[in-house]
Amino acid sequence: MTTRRSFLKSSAGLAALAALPLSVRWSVARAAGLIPGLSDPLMQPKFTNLVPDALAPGFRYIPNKKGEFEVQVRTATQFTGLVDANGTPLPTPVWGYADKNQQPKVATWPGKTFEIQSSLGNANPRQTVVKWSNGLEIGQHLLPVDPNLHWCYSLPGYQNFSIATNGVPIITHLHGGHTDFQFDGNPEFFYNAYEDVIGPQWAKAGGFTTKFRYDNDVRAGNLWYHDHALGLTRLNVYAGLAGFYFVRDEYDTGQAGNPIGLPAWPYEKAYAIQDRMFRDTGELFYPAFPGDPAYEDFITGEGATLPDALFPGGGPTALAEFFGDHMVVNGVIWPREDVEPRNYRLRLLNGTDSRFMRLQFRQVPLKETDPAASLADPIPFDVIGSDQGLASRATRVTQLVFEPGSRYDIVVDFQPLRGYRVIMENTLGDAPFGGEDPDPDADFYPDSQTNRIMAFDVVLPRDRSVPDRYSRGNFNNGNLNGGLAPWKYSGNANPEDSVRKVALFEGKDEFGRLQPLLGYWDPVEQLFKGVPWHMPTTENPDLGATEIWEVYNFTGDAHPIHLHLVNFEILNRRWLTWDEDGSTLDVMQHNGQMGMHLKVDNVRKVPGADGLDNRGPADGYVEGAPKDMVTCLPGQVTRIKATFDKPGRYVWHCHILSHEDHEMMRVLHVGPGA
Ligand SMILES: [Cu+2]
Repeated sequence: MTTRRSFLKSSAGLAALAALPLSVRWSVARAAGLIPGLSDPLMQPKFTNLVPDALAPGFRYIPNKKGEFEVQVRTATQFTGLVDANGTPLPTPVWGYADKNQQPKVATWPGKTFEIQSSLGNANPRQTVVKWSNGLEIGQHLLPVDPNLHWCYSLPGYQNFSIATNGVPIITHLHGGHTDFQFDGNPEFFYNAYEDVIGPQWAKAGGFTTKFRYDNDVRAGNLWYHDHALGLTRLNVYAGLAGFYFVRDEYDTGQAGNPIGLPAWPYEKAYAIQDRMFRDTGELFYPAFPGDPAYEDFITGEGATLPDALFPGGGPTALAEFFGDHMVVNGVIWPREDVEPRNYRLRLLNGTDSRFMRLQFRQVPLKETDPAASLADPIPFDVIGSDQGLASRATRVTQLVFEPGSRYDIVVDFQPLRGYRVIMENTLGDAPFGGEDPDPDADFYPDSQTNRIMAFDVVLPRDRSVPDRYSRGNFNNGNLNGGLAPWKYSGNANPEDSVRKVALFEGKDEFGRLQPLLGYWDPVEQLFKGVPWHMPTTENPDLGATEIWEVYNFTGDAHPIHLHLVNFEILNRRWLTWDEDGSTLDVMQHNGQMGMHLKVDNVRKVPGADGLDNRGPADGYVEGAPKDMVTCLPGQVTRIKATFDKPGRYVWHCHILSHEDHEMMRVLHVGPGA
């Protein structure tokens, strides 16, 4: 059997990568099933619990008399659909967001949905004001915290603080927002419940506040909010801290009768797709100790040495990636939606830690739970938009690559499927994604249930009082004729745009653990340098500058790269090659922290075909829409174009949450003062 690792090594286009570090795979036979005390995904119900409706009118935040929102992070207990061996429901303690203006003030995972109007082109733009309070006054985290990462309470001046005595720091990021930097949710703007421990950047921002102002001068699109505290992001999000933030405008109104003919609620649905592990008592489980899934792969197997003084008994330690064995949508495992035979608009969010997905929709008989039982070809569907808005045209596909952190806006026509079940299937594995063809034998755990996400039973009678006006033609024409200039895939750079070379690396930290890093091109030394979070800022665009970022991926896996503040267009991808003799990989020490120099003095295009790798719909890539996420494939340079039009301190990072928490994140400072 060809493993993905040997596939990578034998792939002609990636031959040079053999000299470079590759991610380890989750090689455990079945991640959770072998571990006593964990929930067995095989015995959990599939498609029996209905999916919570994230766009239901009752699931919106309600402003106070001043028109401001007040949201509190707090603990909650939620039923995820999990059952014990007798079929008895098991409640799960989670963290969620609670609306302080609604009774009861119960926190939910995911949090309630914001739905606000775009202020683009509005003479009197209205901000959304949200007061985010931290109600986590408990003395411990819900999940095992690794205090040896670069995190909130390891920063200089913060080492005397602890979660036990000072509480859990949080900071809410509006992902996709065009937000002044102090309200952006930067990881160093955290604060605890007592608001007496606040992140180091508040002083430089002119004062601390928990009242954040969002400008909303963005297109109608699918933003989301989630926690972003330094070194805790993966855990705070895993505990439940994520929710939707939809932007509407006069075209994409979200109402029936909208001028572009899109299905409106209840025919518009929003799904936050995540993966989790659970204990067989119902609690969330996150691996961090010897014997836990993936510990052997990422720690012992990589030769890491975790000193007992810092990691008593071998943990808790961060691990390089996380793949849960239970799929969760809107906080419910493997849920079901009952639908009418008509077009539905589905707003999808990949809220996982590490899981790239390639989505397909498979027709099966009612009650079937295995997408492999489908005798039919995957169902075609239309991709009409992505992270930050609608595409100019709908793209018809049968599969869609869906990276962590990203959103897709699709329309699925259930009309021909009356009386059937449609399973949303994931054809990528429980493994890092490398852009090559997935290999179910190698990439999924045996008996894995993660190839299925949720199901749609086409069993409701069609409500003929609500017309179904969606068609690709209506969408294309209505969108192109709309008052806003249509977002356009230019595919080209202007000669005056400056080019910034950045890089993705994989190395080891001071304990020998796998550590991915971002890097930059040093034109003096003619080197790409991988650098940890705290090193001086290197990404410092001028205010108002439009830049082409060339992202060189020197690792063995794809990384979903996210830039705060901006949206961007994905220009193209090119294969890289370099002479092994001419490149040197060199682990160095920077002020006691690991850094890397990779000398790539003769990066050049692969001969033939212009070295161009424009992934297209046939491969499941649909990128002709405003994006704030981009899949950077291994061995390639990925080119994106963005305009940096607000000053101040932001970040850019890999959206594999386990990577950004382990310093695959850097400051992005726009304008003076970096
Ligand atoms: Cu990454």
